Amino acid sequence: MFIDEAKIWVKAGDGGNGCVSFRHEKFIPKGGPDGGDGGRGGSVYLQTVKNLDTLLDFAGKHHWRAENGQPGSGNNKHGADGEELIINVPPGTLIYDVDLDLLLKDLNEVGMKVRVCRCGRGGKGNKAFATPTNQTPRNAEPGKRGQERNLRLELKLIADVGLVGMPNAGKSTLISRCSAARPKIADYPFTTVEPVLGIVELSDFRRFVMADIPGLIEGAHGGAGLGFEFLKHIERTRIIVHILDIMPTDGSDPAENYYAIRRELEQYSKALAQKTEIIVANKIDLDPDGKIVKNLKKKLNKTIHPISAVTGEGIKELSELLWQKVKELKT
Ligand SMILES: Nc1nc2c(ncn2[C@@H]2O[C@H](COP(=O)(O)OP(=O)(O)OP(=O)(O)O)[C@@H](O)[C@H]2O)c(=O)[nH]1
Ligand SMILES: [Mg+2]
Repeated sequence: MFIDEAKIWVKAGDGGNGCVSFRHEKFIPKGGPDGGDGGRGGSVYLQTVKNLDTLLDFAGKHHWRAENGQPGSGNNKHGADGEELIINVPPGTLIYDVDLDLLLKDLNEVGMKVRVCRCGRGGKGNKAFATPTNQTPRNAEPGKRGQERNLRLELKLIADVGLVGMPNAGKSTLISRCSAARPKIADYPFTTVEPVLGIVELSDFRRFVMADIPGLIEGAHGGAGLGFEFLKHIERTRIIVHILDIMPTDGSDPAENYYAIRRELEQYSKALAQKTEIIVANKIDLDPDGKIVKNLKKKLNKTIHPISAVTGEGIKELSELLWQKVKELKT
């Protein structure tokens, strides 16, 4: 649920074969063996880099190979070594060997690098097999095969943006509107019982991660409802999006609901209460003349972003704004 996953096959380069060759030059008959060694293949490494936060890039590419070493040649020429393959992954990636069912490494910080496949050594050329009793060796060594593995990469996602609000406010509808996440949506409270993550994609490969959690209610910090224990996920996000239902079916006042949720957040932790908050008024399709939103703005005396998660109105603007804020807070 909080995991982004990819399966890939990686293979290090094979070593180049050693060469069988004899020196042939004018006036130097029987010049002796001069077959060069093969080059070694490239190894495969995984490395964590900044500015990467999903494993989506692996969806389109499953096979990753480093270059093979070149064979040796006559005149004692060593084959060229194969180039290494360095694959970038986001920090927080766990690397598993699928066949061994083994965790190889937890790449939890930026700048970590680990070799996952050892290169194949190059084979020795026939020159290396010359001895006083065998001065014309006709054998050379083949290159060794590079190691290969099936890997599973797992990324524990950390959301950039967390949705909070009363049950039924439309949190799940919003995340399903702007990401590929498809949480259950229904017209009764506590539809969402577990956090759901979605990746919001914008033009030019911009994206951020959004978390939907169960609705909060008054008294949540004392154990009422479901959402409170999931606030720990929101605590790690950069921004809170506070979703208000402008026309709650229970007839409650949206402004009062806003304050009720704020009280719960403060009860949970100071750090959470101090996070950047974007207030969103949802379901504006039910307020065609905009009166309710205007009234709500006046009551709260804060900036409010009106949207309709159902019709899609205001969602694009909201996503752009969130991306902008996430970017500001990331740097
Ligand atoms: N008219 C209208 N209805 C909406 C809008 N957004 C959500 N709804 C409806 O509101 C109800 C609740 O939506 P959900 O997305 O499940 O709400 P939630 O905040 O995730 O609720 P919980 O998971 O129970 O906390 C559903 O019936 C939605 O169809 C909107 O913009 N306009
Ligand atoms: Mg929900």
